[in-house]
Amino acid sequence: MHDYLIALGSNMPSAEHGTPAANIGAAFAMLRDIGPVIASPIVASAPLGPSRRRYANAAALLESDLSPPELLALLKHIERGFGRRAGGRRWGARVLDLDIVLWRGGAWVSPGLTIPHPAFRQRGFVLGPASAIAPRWRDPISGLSVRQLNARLTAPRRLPSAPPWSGR
Ligand code: A4P
Ligand code: MG
Repeated sequence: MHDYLIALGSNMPSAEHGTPAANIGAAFAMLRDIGPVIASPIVASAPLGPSRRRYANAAALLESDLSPPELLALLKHIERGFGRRAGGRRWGARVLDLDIVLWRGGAWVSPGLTIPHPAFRQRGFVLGPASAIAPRWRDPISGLSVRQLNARLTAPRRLPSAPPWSGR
């Protein structure tokens, strides 16, 4: 049983580690200082939003007794260590972005922190890697598993009113 599912993203090189994928690999190592980690494969994804640079994305399962705000503070600290500037443009290019997607305790809402991450159900670059390591983890809001949410995103769209005898 893991405590947190974390999404990792990078679309800028860093002086210290190199490519975005190398930044993600280095971030996995930092997460391992917090607690035991299971890391997903690192994928390349097209940018959503204004940035033009492609992203490296991944997900991690983390075991930790830290509370959600305590973990968020640590994740922000790690982001800063990778040279991410506070106050950078929202959705702008970034060396490292760490988001808390799911927490074992279910939903959490406090100023500056919402779990589940409000946008994760629409994001293949989160759900793809996440379904490699946590396919059965259920979203407490929709009741759907990570695998089901990912299948819903990647499945071909059905026509809204397929008749029952159509076999679709
Ligand atoms: N915050 C609230 N809830 C959370 C949470 N569950 N986890 C607050 C982490 N942070 C949370 O986040 C802004 C504030 O959200 C934080 O200070 C925290 O208090 P941020 O990481 O500083 O800023 P951001 O990342 O620019 O904004 P946001 O809304 O987190 O953007 P996203 O959702 O992270 O999207 N395209 C591809 N292909 N791959 C990507 O990874 N990422 C983004 C950023 C856009 N397009 C992308 C990707
Ligand atoms: Mg973020």
